[in-house]
Amino acid sequence: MIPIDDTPLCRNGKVLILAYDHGLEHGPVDFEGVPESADPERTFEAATHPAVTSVAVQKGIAEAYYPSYEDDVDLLAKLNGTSNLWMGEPDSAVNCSVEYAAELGASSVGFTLYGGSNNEIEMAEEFREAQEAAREHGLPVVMWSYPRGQGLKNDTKPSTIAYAARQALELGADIAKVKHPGSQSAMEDAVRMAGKTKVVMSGGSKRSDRAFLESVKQTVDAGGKGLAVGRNVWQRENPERILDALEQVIFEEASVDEALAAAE
Ligand code: FBP
Repeated sequence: MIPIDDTPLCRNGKVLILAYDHGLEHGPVDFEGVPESADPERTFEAATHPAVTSVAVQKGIAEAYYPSYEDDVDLLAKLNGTSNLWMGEPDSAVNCSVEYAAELGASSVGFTLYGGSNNEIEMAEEFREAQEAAREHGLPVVMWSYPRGQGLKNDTKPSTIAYAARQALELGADIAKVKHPGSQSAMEDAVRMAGKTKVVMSGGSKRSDRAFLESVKQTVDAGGKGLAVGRNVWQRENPERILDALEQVIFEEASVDEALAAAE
């Protein structure tokens, strides 16, 4: 664990990562509703919003687009990722080294761990290598802690999410990005299990403004430090509007109603 409050990943101890690795993880289907969202520049533009602390992308997007935004946007380089074309047991190829992430200008790195997968052992070993290299470079590590696999599938039950948060602490992540476990009290358990590792909520598929903001509010009230979100921002016609509302909930401790009103 390294202190991350003074790194660009945090503002006043809170976090809002804009995730845009879906072109790899899910494929073009995620861009169908808003075709302009296939253009990475649109998300980089959204990431210039003051609420956004970092943008999380794969190496290729970072190489091609980050040079135009490095003065205005902080970069989190995702180190592993797999396409949805892969039909095997959950796994994630290491696509980028920490050294190269640092060369690209990243100030933090992200790594997916599928706890419960038959590939967990190898993934944990790869994480160990990445985490120790990140320490050498002084880069915070965000773990996409997503238990899934033969026996688990895409599980969001409270005990599993609490375990995911704990796994991130035990393995040395600075931030655990976990799915919302369904209630504020379940998120409180996850936060407690994560100890000094900060917990952020994973955005999930697109929902109404209110439903989405309520889950974020529950996370913050549970002691979570914020959000790492993709689709609920850039699948909207107006990403700035929801970022205005998120800024209120995450950084200003506003209610959902206040945040919705501020975003009008
Ligand atoms: P969303 O806010 O769109 O859920 O993005 C978060 C994220 O972790 C992305 O970084 C990643 O591409 C995607 O979700 C993976 O989702 P899943 O593996 O659950 O389909």
